Amino acid sequence: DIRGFIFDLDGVLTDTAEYHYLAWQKLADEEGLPFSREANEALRGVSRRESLLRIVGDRKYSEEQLQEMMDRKNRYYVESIQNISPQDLLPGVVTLLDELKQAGIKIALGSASKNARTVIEKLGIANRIDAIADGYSVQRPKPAPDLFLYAANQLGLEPSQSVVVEDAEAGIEAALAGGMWTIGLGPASRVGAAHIVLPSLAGVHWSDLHAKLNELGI
Ligand code: G16
Ligand code: MG
Repeated sequence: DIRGFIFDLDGVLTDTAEYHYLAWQKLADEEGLPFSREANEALRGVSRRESLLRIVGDRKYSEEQLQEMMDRKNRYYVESIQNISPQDLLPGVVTLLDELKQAGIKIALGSASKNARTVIEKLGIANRIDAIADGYSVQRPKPAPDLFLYAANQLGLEPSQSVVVEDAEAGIEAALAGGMWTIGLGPASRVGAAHIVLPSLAGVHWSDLHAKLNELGI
């Protein structure tokens, strides 16, 4: 039986990808590093350090310089998320969170971001979330299962009692590695490995998901 849902943040509950993109683009421009909106797509769900390492590519930087660049990108990002409000919740999120609560299902956040708490507070859903796994919770980033295992553990649940909702390939991979049920949001080219693939959470109800999970034998 499903007892908990673990939601990724960026691309699932809200679209912070655009703000991450603008912050990385500003940094890349300042450093004369090639970067684009397209390149940013590959950074969905990827940690801050790993994102920077991919952007700098072969260019040599000292650890101190890398640290300064991560701090600088984060300053730009934090500045840009100051005006996030409940209006920035993606379609279908509030309805689904309400229905899950009604059904007695626990909710956790499973985000790679160190700014996840700030974002869910600004989105006005902090009080609906029972446990937070964020960029501070574990060492190994997705596709390692650690973040989602931490989240399930915080909810007091087994992986097999948990559903992970993700928009990133590495996120689906992480959840499957952890032995969880998966809902992938987006194109099959990205999240096709998930048990259930949907374009987004718009119009999605717990009753539909429950039926689909039953069909899978859960
Ligand atoms: C998010 C974003 C990534 C970002 C990462 C770390 O992941 O998708 O682009 O690099 O968090 O964010 P921060 O720099 O704020 O620690 P998720 O897991 O919420 O999709
Ligand atoms: Mg994501």
